[in-house]
This record gives sequence, structure tokens and C-alpha cells, in this order.
Amino acid sequence: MMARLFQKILIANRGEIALRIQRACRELDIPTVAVHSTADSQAMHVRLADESVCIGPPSARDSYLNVAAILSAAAVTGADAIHPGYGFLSENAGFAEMVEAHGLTFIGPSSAHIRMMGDKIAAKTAMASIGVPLVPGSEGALVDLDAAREVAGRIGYPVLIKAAAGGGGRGMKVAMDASELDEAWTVARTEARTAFGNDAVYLEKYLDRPRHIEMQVMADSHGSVVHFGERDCSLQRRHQKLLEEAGSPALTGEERDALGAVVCEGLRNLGYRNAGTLEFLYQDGQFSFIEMNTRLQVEHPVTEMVCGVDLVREQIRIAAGEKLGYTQADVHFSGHAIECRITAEDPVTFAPTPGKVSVFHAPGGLGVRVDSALYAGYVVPPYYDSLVAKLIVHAPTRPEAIARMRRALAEFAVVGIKTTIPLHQRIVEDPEFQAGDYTIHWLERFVDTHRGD
Ligand code: MV4
Repeated sequence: MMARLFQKILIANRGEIALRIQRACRELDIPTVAVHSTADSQAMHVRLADESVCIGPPSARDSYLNVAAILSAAAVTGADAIHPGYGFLSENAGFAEMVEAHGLTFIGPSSAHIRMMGDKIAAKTAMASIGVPLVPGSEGALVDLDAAREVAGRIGYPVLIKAAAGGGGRGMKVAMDASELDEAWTVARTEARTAFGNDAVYLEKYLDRPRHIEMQVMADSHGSVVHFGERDCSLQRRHQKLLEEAGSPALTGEERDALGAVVCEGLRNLGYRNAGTLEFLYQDGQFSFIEMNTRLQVEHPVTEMVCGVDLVREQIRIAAGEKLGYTQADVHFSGHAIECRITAEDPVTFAPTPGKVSVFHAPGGLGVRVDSALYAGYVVPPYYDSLVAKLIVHAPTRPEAIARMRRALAEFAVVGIKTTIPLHQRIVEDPEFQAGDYTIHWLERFVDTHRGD
């Protein structure tokens, strides 16, 4: 038997992603520690862990975001590494620093890179320096309204003013023409100051009908960087993704290879380590970098299915100092994968629907994967994210993947709470979706026109 990469890994998360990380640990023969709030004592991630520690009351602020409680849990259980999952503390540079200061390994990038990419202006500056294409806009932060006017006049309206500390759709204001810039500037600055305590803002040309395409990368601590291709995450509503695909129906293999090569070479020069995702807007055949995520993402399974790679296993190996052990030429893309995010929400109004699940039957069969922490009898608590299952399908072609998703959705039984399964069923039946013909605005209109159903 090989020596263990870590003696014990504490998973600072809950729900399906905690299970996902436990599964990778188990295959690597590494024991796991679950942490949980008092609301989660009956949760599946607690039942499946080797050990568990209660870290506080239901409120995430007092439990899953409670750094002192999580570090204490690691100390008392003898964990030597922490995997943060996504959300919660996963992109908190201070947390990564604290983990390392306590002699533990943070399974992710360096705190310096987390901090850099958390500042959207610093992230863009770094990407520009390595030759990654950006949206036309201001170089760095805007010093005043006159500077905003100058840049907007040069690149042309409409423009967006974005907060440096924003991201994920928070802190953006559009100005359709010069008459709207004054108010966009003032509102963006004020909101940035109150929401983030940082009023630095920057300006970009507003792209009116882009797709959201992101590139998955993995870098070891020995200078090797590979990409695992792109995901198309355009199907979102209010910045919540509903359905993701790998690869993008809009991209050729040549476009993917070209962008991937630039990204990998650049991240090697930045000394980036572990998993990362670069977000791009794609319009008129052009990629424009907007943000980088320094964590494992919710939608990572579609990439795993088309590449045949276990991204969490790779994260753990890299954090332990191992080499990737393969090059870009060894990464192959096979078939098409689609993920439907199933949430405990009303499929028409999107009101949250916490409560008791009486029946849970997950679909199965060839090319079907379900990542979920649900079980019959479980009570979905009202305190956290409403994601309750990810249904992922893989098939040789996109039409076959859609047919498989349609079949799997029909098999899926969640009784007791309303879920978004019926909405996903309508999406996969839609001719425009089937044609791959959509932008980031498609789903909002789709949801509106199906309100009367
Ligand atoms: C943009 C944009 C159009 N033009 N930037 C929203 C989330 C944040 N990550 C960046 N966002 C956008 N930035 C320029 N220059 C449109 C959006 C946007 C968006 C981007 C990705 C996925 C969904 C979106 C929904 C609305 C707006």
C-alpha cells in the first residue's frame, strides 16, 4: 500500500459537495472529518464521514463560516489538510492563510492568488500581462467621473461600471449613453462602498448578447499546467446557473485549444497552483476574460465526464506536492455532458421550498450521474443554498446527451418538496435549447414566457 497523501482531511462544507470530496478521499484511502451546524446533525455528509464535529448553530456565519471553530475541529481530530469545497470559505484568502499558519494544508491555490483574483481589477491586470484577451475598458481603477467619461467616450457606449470587490454579478451598473454615466458612476461607487467596504470601480464595454464560457485549469506545484476544456454556463437566472454543458455548443475544438494554450502558458508564468476557472464572455467569435474563480466549481462534473478525470483527486494530489504526471497531449475530450442543477425551489416562482423529502429515487443507467446528499426522510433546512441534486449525463453526442437527460429527468422522483425538475424538463424539450442557440439572456425570457403554464 502506498503512503497516504494526507493522514486525514477535514471537509469544510456540507451537502452534495461534501459527499463528492469524501468519495475522492475514500478512493485515496484518506479518512475524512465532517463539520456541521446543529441544523445538519442528520445530514448525509455527517453520516458518511469517518468522524464529525458540530461547529455551531444553524446560521452559516456561526458555523460553516466560523474559522476558529473549523480550525479547532481540525486540531482535535488530527486532520492535516482542509478542503473548502465551493462557496463558504473557499475563496477567503484570510482563511487559506490561517489554515497554513496552523500547520495544515489548504487544498487549493496560494492565499496570494486567491487574494489577487478576488480583486477583479488585479485579476484583469494579471490576465492582460499574460496575454489573455479582455473586454475593452479602463486600465485599472477609475480615479473619478471624468476618467470614466474619457474611457467610455473612447470605447463607445453602452458601458458597465463594475466594483473591484464585486463579482458573480454583484455591484454592476450599466450606462446606455453619456447621459446615464453620472448616475451609474455614483450608484456603483456608493453600492461598492456599502456592500464591500471598497469603492474602487472599473469600466468595461457592455456586451449585449454574450455566452458565458469558462475554462477549467489544473496546475501542479512543479510548473505543469493543463486545461480540461470549457463549460458553457450561459443558462442562468439572476446569476444562478441552472444548466451547464461541456463542451460549449458554440465552440470548435480549434477555438478551445487556442484559448486553452494561452491560458495555461499564462498561469504557468503567474505560478498558479491547483484548480482554477477563467470566466469569459464569448460574442462574435471573440473571448473576453471577466473573472477567475480560485475554487472547485459546482459544475465541475461535466468536465470530469468529458475528460475522464477526477478533479477533486487531482486537487488533493497537487496539494500534497505530487506532480500532475501528464501533459496537455494526454488530455482527451470524449462526447458531451450536461448538468441540471436541481434546487428546492418552486419551478415557476423560484420561492424556496425547504421541508421533508418523503420519497427519493435517483435515476441511473448508462451515462447518468447524480451528485446529491438527499435521502428519503431528510428534511431540507431553510438556512443554506437550495441546491439539492446535480443530475449529470454523458453521451457520445449532444443530441444523445439531451435525450439521456430527458429520460433521466423523467425517472427522477423527489416527493414532499417542490423542485426545479419540471423546469429542466421544459428546457430540454425546447427547440432553441436543442439547437444550442442561446445567450446569457435566454433563460430569463424562457422563464417569463412559461409563467402561465
Ligand atoms: C459583463 C456583461 C456584459 N458586458 N461584462 C455578470 C456576472 C459577472 N461575472 C460578470 N457579468 C457580466 N459582465 C461586460 N463587459 C454581462 C454580465 C452578465 C452575465 C455574465 C455571465 C453570466 C450571466 C450574466 C448575466 C447578466 C450579466
